[in-house]
Amino acid sequence: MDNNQEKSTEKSLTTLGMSRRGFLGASAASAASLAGLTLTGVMTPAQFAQAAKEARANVHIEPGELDEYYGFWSGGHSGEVRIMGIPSMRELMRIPVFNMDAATGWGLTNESRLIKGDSVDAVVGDAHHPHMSMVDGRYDGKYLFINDKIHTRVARIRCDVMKCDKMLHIPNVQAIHGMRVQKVPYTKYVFCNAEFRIPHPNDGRDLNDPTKYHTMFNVIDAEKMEMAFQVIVDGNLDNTDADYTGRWAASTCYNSEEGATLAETMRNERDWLVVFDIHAVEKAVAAGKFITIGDSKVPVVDGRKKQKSAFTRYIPVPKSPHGINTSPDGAYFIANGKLSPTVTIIQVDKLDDLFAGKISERDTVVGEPELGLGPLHTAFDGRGNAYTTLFIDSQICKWNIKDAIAAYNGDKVNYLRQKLDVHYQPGHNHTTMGETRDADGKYLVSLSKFSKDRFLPVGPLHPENDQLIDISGDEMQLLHDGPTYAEPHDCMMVHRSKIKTKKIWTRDDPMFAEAREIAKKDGVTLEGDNKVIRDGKKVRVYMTSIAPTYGMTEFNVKQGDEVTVFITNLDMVEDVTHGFAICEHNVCMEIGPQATASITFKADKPGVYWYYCQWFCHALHMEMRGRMLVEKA
Ligand code: K7E
Ligand code: CUA
Repeated sequence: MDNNQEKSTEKSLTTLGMSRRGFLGASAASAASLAGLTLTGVMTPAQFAQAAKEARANVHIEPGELDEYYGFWSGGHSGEVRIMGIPSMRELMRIPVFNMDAATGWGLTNESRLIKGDSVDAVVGDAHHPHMSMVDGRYDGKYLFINDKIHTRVARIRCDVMKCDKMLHIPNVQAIHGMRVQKVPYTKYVFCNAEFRIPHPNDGRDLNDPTKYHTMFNVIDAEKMEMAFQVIVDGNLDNTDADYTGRWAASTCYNSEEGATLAETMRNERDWLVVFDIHAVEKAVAAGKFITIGDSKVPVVDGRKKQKSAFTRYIPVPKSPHGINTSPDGAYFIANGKLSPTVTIIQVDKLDDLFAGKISERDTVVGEPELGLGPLHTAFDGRGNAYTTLFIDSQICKWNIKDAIAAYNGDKVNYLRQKLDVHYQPGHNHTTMGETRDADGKYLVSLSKFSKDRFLPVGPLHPENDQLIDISGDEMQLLHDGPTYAEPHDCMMVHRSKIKTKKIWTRDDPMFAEAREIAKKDGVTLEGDNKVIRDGKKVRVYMTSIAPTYGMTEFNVKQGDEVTVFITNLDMVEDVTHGFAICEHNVCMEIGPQATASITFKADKPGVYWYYCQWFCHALHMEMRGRMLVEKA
């Protein structure tokens, strides 16, 4: 934390102390939590400030010190992913994905446009769920996946360079929301829910007949980033998670009424947790027992409820459930009630019997603890405790899973451990390593949707407030407020030992394989040549860069030419990134050390146009420039 952050935290903690409700001081906690289900108890502002100060003292990150964890934050409808340092909460980097990014040229360069594929013209996206690939239920540091709800996409980020390398536009469905990875035996698949129901195919038929709409559960081959298969379901799918055997995935599902308006979707008292038997679908697909929809070749199987298929079971849970989270010991799925003050605990090893027809759907439920108003998402500390966000109550509720199950069985035990106010209205929360077998119970982040009065006012649009909480002891303690821009729905935190990034690019990187191919056809070596190749009205300009010069101080084109500039950065020095921008042509991109980047534009105005390096690289960075001379047609 820097000094300003430190001060603002201290100030806000003090402010907080005077207005809190339901906070338990360290000394009062255990006694009070045993006394009854309602946790009341108020620390004086001085006590609270002291407790927070002590907690903060343990996590102070001095300037120059490195964080213990990487955090990957969704950027919501900004369309990007952000890398945070935990516990400092410093924003380390942004990874443009579904958005356009002026600094790096993402969405403008030919390399990024190739990755964006058939959705290249979409420059908006709504990212919710960033999740890392795993081997045997543990992060492997290889890929990070992220969904886009607006354009129905899933993208992959390569964690060695922290750049998006694949983007898949998912056919036959609309609005990818919940997304998680297969945890075991490894991330062979990415699971994602399409939320909105549409006609199939969606080609203008059945517009006025919502009874013919449906949506699907989508399974992506993680390595190829191609569709593996889709499963038709009833209702609207919301969030999803995978288990620790590799056989099951489970999605919360609202609108069991299959209505099209809010009133229609609210009639039933219960909706569902839909459980998918991934092995059963794989078997059917391998045996050719599937259909396809419209022009799409993706295998589709029917997992609707009335089909009573081998693929799905619909477990009734209180209506409109939201988050679904697998406990790190693999024993339970926990479905979060949203409109119900409860979460529903489903015992994973009972699913075998459920699918075999030996028990009924509700027999898999082993607990349904009442936690508070608006439970949305649950995280875990690896010590048997769960942490559930209460959206309406603006709290994190810490509770014990074993005790909640005992209480469901009639034992007189209190499963509630503590309720901590957060500021305000939390959506997701997440613990360090908490969605893996390595859940280490050190930190929890509450992604609070409203910041209200916590920061200096910046106009009608407020930042959100990501709060860092120490969960290593018996008591949760608030450490830090971090304002964030729209909108980190979800995040994940991984120990830094799991991530190995490259310091500079390697020349054989697939990211610029296409540029190499094109150069080869032109008889050009990217690393050595500085050349202009004319090909009718198309002009390809090949240029190298070494701080503080480009390989060419000028090049000529003709008005009306379609120009592609390839820059290969020959610098071998870590952190010496060059840029390439041409005045008046919407051209601006990043070229990392040992990388090639290319960009195509129309030279439609005669005259002199300076190009220059816009990433500060050298004492003579300002001088790193040249002229594009556009001759009159
Ligand atoms: Cu709860 Cu999109 Cu995961 Cu928002 S979702 S909070
Ligand atoms: Cu090269 Cu600035």
